[in-house]
Amino acid sequence: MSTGFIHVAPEVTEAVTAGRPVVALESTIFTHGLPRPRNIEVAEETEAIIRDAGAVPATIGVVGGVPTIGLTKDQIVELSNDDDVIKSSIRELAIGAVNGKNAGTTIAATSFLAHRAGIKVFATGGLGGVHHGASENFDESADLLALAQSPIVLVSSGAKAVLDVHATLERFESLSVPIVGYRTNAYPGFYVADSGFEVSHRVESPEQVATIYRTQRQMELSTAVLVANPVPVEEQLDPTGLDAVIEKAWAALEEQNVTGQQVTPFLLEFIRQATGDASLDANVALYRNNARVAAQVAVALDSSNGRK
Ligand code: PSU
Ligand code: MN
Repeated sequence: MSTGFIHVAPEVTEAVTAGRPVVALESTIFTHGLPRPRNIEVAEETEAIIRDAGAVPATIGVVGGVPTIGLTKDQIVELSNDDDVIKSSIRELAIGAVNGKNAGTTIAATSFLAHRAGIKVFATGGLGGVHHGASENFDESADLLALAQSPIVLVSSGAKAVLDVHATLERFESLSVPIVGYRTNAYPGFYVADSGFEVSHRVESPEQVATIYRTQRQMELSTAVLVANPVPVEEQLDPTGLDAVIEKAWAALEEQNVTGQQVTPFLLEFIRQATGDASLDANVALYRNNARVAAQVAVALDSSNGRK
């Protein structure tokens, strides 16, 4: 289906129309969050995990200015290797109609597009949120407001470790976005299983997540359901020294005067280099795990064949 300004792959349209399980995936994670050539491998492997679990993957990005839901393999490779690829949050989406550029879509833009295409479940790595010093620099990810306005299930491993996690959780509370720990009481810390903060509610199964989502929809609430799924402990980044690395990343950011959309990719890349790729391994591990759980939730929401 193509409306002229948005393109949905036929496989995705068919699955959504039939009520079969579909999982949306973002593209900023592979255009800006992961280094080449690992980015392509991860993007493809994540789709395979979702298919193996019985759902249709719909990777979302902007191709030649057109928001596209269900990128082909070739389009994933094109975006992954494009030196001019931009990062598109919601406010950049329509600008594509003029600049015709390829873009990775953030969680904010992907949530918006996924919901618009009728997709109910979305898997990512770590959420954007409130940056340190936000009371002065106003750096708060557009992901927050978008998640208050996009009724989808988002499976993530918590807010990215570089963020002010306390402030991020407070903002989600103000925005009325529910967060449930997936088989945990601890709010995950992205690279590590425990951020040191607690979640107020936990769920034990994909079916419970599906029930909360359906209930929110019946109530006509517009907010997302955030499923906080920790990286498996055996695959987490060794927490020793992580705080010191994050502080160094922040110092480098200030020294090099990096601002705006570049902040998050800069911090993630700095930490990857400082940990000798260990943070990358943890990022990939948690993303795989999130894809698996998201597919299980999508299967629990399967409404084809008269199922509810
Ligand atoms: N999760 C990851 N790696 C990433 C991102 C998430 O594991 O690169 C991306 C997401 O697309 C998220 C974005 O929306 O980082 C946040 O960017 P910002 O802080 O500029 O809003
Ligand atoms: Mn920002």
